[in-house]
Amino acid sequence: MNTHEVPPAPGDALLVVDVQVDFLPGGALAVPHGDEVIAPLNRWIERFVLAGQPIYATRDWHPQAHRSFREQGGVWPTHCVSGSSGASFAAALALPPSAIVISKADAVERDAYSGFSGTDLGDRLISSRVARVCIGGLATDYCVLHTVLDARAAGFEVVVIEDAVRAVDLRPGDGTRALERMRAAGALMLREG
Ligand code: VGL
Ligand code: ZN
Repeated sequence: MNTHEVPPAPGDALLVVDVQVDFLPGGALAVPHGDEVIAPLNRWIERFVLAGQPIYATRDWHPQAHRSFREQGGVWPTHCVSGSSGASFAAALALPPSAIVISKADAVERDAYSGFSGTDLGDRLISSRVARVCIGGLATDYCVLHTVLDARAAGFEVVVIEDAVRAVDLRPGDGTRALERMRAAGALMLREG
């Protein structure tokens, strides 16, 4: 078991959640200070590359008429339409060519905040013998939260890279409450040393 080892250890994977142009300042669904996750995530990416441990990157990949969009009665402005520039990864995010990209929420009729929802992420982690997932990205109170909860439900150890997440905070405190839910589900919080 690697529960107490500092990542990246054997059995660890890095999971970068939705660090996409539309979630950065100036984007269609800008997460306040969303760009601040990039520098810490790049340091984690470098460590995982050096350690030869796998890196996964999820992306919100919606059809043009996705049900989560206001035009369709949903709560969000149109964002992360598959193939659009807003859906691309942040230019400054240093994903290596070996990073495994997981597209999610790509069906019109259902929203999916979790990287595990409707994807093969869980199967891929298991077949790569991943036991612990280190997670950072956007947004704390939506896709990071649900990805962390699903990872725990699937039996993975989870480390949340606390300085590499930022919240939408539609209601003040959503991000803080989301972190509490992750902790209650058994996720460990790690701050950059
Ligand atoms: C997200 C809102 C809508 C996220 C995705 O990546 O956290 N939030 N779609
Ligand atoms: Zn979305």
